[in-house]
Amino acid sequence: MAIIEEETVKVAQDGALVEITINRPKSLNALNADVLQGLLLALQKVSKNPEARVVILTGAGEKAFVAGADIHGMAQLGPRPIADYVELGQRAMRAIETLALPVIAAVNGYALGGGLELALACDIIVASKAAKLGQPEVNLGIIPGFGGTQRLIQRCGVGAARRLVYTAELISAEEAHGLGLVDKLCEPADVLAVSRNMGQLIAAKAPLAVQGAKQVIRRSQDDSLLAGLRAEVDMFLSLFATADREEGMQAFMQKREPRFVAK
Ligand code: DAK
Repeated sequence: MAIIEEETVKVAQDGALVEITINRPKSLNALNADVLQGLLLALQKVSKNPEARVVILTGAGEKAFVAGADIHGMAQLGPRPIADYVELGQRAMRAIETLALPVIAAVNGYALGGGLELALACDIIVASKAAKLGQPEVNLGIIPGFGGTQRLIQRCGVGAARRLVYTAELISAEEAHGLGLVDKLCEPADVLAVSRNMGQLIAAKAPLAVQGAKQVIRRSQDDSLLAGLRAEVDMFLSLFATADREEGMQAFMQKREPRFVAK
């Protein structure tokens, strides 16, 4: 595969397949503003690439797809910058969802918080049997903010969404597969190969038909999704101002249990 960029977001192309890799393995590929901007830029370029048919999105290293929004970065932000960060993240997720080409998430390890939300914005989720998935935001005094509350419901129903969001439990890829959250399970070493094979299968079909299908399938979900996304951001921003959010993020960074006071 020819590598086009080498930064926090890498892009490589092999014929019809474009592979985008989030590349911050030391931070388990956590989503900071650089990554979100890099992702937006990569998607913009893909949308103008006449040869591209399918995008595969993955994380660098063996441990994580994406372990969430960057907690260290978020903890530093005041109300104005957090609103900008939220807006940037929502735009990046929506850019995946509205990209004309199908996007396959190749989940090679932890897909947590904003990382699971990133996978949920993709069309198809392929996951390693060793991956763990979850929405652990309530550990930090916040809720999912990149569409998780809405897209989880669409993928696996309101009951599973409530359980995952309220308990912050990390579940195995096998369990996620049973819930319909993961579309295809594979051995850890095969995640990219399985995703590429699926990508080739799709790329061999009539491009306009595949892209038309993506557009109309999305239409079936958009009305309730867009209203839900607005409600999610409003709730996120009000929770971001609480003492419990401050405590949750400090506790994570100090590697200790949080002490919440409901304030
Ligand atoms: N952010 C920043 N750094 C992270 C990180 C994260 N999410 N996850 C891991 N890291 C860093 C760790 O701090 C550690 O860095 P050093 O200490 O080595 O400098 C390094 O990655 C390796 O992590 P660990 O040492 O913790 O590795 P372990 O194997 O022990 O544990 C773990 C792996 C994935 C279980 C653990 O790292 C973990 O629990 N990570 C946090 C997972 C998490 O809580 N994710 C959710 C983040 S909150 C919004 C938009 C989005 C969001 C909210 C609102 N708006 C639009 C409204 C999303 C929020 C989130 O995603």
